[in-house]
Amino acid sequence: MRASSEAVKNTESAQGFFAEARALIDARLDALLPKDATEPQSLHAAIRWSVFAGGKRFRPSLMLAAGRAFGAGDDALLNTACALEMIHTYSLIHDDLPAMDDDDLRRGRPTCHVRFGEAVAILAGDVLQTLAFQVISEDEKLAPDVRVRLIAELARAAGTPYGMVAGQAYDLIAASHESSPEELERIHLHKTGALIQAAARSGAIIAGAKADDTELQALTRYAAQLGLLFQITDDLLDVTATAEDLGKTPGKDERASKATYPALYGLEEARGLAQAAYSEACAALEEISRPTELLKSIALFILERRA
Ligand code: GRG
Repeated sequence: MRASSEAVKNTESAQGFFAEARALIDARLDALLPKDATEPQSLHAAIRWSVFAGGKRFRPSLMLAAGRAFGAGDDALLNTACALEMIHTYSLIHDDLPAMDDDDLRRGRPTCHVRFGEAVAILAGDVLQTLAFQVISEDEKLAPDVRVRLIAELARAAGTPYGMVAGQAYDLIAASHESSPEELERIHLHKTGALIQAAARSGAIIAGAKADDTELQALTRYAAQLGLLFQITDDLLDVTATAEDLGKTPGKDERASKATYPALYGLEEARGLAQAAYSEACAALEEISRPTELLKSIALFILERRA
């Protein structure tokens, strides 16, 4: 009984934090992105259509939480947080294209290419990617060496061979055969995990953590487990949730015969793997002598999420 009321309290604190973080991030994104009325208008309308469609802002919020835990102020964190969301939104726009997943619903509205056409959607993704790096490189709240570290961190996480684009390529390759558990893990470590790790690490880097800092390494282990947890719950929700809950088409993984945790392990074992990733994430936080309660609440929130 006590454990469960504690769990409810933790989930509520994460919910409150996500609402607060969302308002800060959205206001800063609005300031950083070109206005709809700026020429070329269709490009800027497409960018804003996708960015302000109501995503969860998970990666920038995680970055704020990690940065605060390591002692950074929001002023120093917010532009890089927005850069993470720009990279993430670009990946969703390109992932939805006919040449990739060919999806027509994202964040509860028609996908960028359905609304604005394929060519504009490709350009909108391109701009979000380049703008992310511009925003960090021009952030006068950060020392030049910190900006360079952040740019390297984000580029590694977004690109190849360590990052998201490599993960997308592994995913395309996997479509032609049945995947092994190792292959599934490799896809998600790159496709989802790398950017989530970069989000947490960037917060600590802005707070002054050096590359060999053992607490930064523990935070990286926490984020690696959180990324895995996020992907397993995403796969589970694709089986169990509705389009209204998700704001995207559910059941697509199964129809596309995609390798997923429920497909490979079954629902119950996949839930067990999610629980194990949550426990590992919490264990990593134990190695950090800083206020990490919010980071723990975030992990619980992801374990129990319904959308
Ligand atoms: C096309 C370069 C390129 C990369 C695509 C991120 C990605 C790689 C594809 C998106 C498809 C997908 C299911 C990826 C797994 C990661 C994931 C669960 C993305 C959705 O992130 P959420 O749930 O989305 O945080 P919101 O809309 O809330 O921001």
